[in-house]
Amino acid sequence: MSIVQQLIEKLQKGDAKSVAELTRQAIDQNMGPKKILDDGLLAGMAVVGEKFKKHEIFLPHVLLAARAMYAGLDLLKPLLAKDGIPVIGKVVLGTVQGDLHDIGKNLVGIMLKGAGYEVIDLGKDVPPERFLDAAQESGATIVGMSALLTTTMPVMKQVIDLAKERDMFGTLKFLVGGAPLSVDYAREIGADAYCFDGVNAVECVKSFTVER
Ligand code: B12
Repeated sequence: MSIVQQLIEKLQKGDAKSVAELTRQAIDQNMGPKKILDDGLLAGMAVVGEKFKKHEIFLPHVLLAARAMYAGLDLLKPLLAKDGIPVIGKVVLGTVQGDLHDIGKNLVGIMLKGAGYEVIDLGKDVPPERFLDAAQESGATIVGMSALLTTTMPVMKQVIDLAKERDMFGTLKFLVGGAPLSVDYAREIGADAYCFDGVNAVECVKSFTVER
């Protein structure tokens, strides 16, 4: 079995130690970091995402797989930068105030980083002004917000309304996600895109699907 196939398998099993070892081996064999990422780690995560969607695996597996992915990604990060994957955009990312669900947000962050975006991760329970302050400080043009609770969804609108107040609305793209959201909701609050999972978040960022 090739190294990338082994990576895909071990990542699915959430075996962080093996994923780190295999990533190290692949690096030592001069496999390019982009290939290790795309054909190994991201391919493995995509399978995990599909299986999770079909209820073939459950949340603890997703968590372990994500952790294993980080173990490999940590080794690749410096090489990816050296390999000259251009930073194609900066994204401020966070889970909105009052909401502690951050697994999906973290997965989205991984995918975006892998695709060459710089991700400024604000964590969870992020107050509205923090999103905008961080965008201003970093020069990011995309703001990604996550909410998993119907009670915290309205905070996304608060962020967008605050951007309008601060005259930042025109210069920022707002990307929203989380299980209770929908394209209609994204449109209603003035967001530029809604993405339903981490696998398609990158495509979502590239081609904003919700028109203003
Ligand atoms: C794990 C979990 C928790 C964990 C969170 C741990 C953590 N570190 O995240 C804990 C135990 C802390 C928790 C707490 C609570 N939870 Co909870 N939780 C879940 C659960 C089981 C899984 C969520 C998850 O991680 N899914 C896996 C990830 C990968 O999927 P995802 O988050 O949807 O993310 C994907 C997409 O949505 C999208 N995406 C997500 N964010 C973003 C952002 C951007 C920018 C983009 C582009 C895309 C994107 O891409 C992601 C990757 O594919 C869900 C059930 C469910 N099926 O969703 C309930 C659920 C969300 N929780 C629920 C509830 C009610 C609660 C509590 C209120 C329970 C309580 N009574 O205390 C508290 C609230 C705490 C708080 N203030 O936030 C309800 C929400 C109901 C509702 N509609 O409001 C759910 C739906 C369970 C249920 N059926 O009742 N929870």
